[in-house]
Amino acid sequence: MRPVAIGLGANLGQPDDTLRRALVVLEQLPDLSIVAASPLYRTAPVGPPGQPDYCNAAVALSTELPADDLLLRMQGVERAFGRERNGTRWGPRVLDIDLLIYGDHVIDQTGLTVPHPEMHKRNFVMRPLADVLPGAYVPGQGAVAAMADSLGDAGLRLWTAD
Ligand code: A4P
Ligand code: MG
Repeated sequence: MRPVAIGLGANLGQPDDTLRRALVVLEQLPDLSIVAASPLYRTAPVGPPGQPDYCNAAVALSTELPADDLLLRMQGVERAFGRERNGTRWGPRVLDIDLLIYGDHVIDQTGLTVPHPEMHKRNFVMRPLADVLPGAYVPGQGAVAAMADSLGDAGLRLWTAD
């Protein structure tokens, strides 16, 4: 099976609740199924200062949808959760879904870059990805598990109700 994975992030509203509900919505979508979902992590924000902590997770999918159709589906889920794009790069968001890897495909087209260009620098992406696809590779970058280990876990902890 081709390893396909998405990353989810949220830091407005009730981010853990949003991610749990997003998983339910994903489970119900036609043409794809969830293979594995990582735990939810509480992560320190990367980007403009002063924003709340993020809740991050990764999900491995099985799908025959082409990558660009899959991204459109994920953007539909973001919209269903009230995502608005206000133009602030890396600013706070109610739900962000990124297509991380799509098998061994390397895609560089308008509106879609795969592997996701920032993922290899971000432990809040690579740690949950290693939870769901420990044996996978990020094309052009390396083995998921080794990349996650070398980034370490600074600023990252399991999400617990406080
Ligand atoms: N796009 C291109 N490739 C992809 C892809 N592989 N997956 C395009 C998803 N989208 C992709 O995305 C901007 C454009 O990227 C879209 O039009 C899409 O066609 P966006 O979701 O509108 O904007 P964005 O998410 O603000 O931009 P960007 O640069 O994708 O941000 P990131 O990289 O998603 O980072 N800190 C913590 N702790 N946790 C986080 O989850 N997330 C961000 C956002 C910043 N800091 C964070 C976190
Ligand atoms: Mg994004």
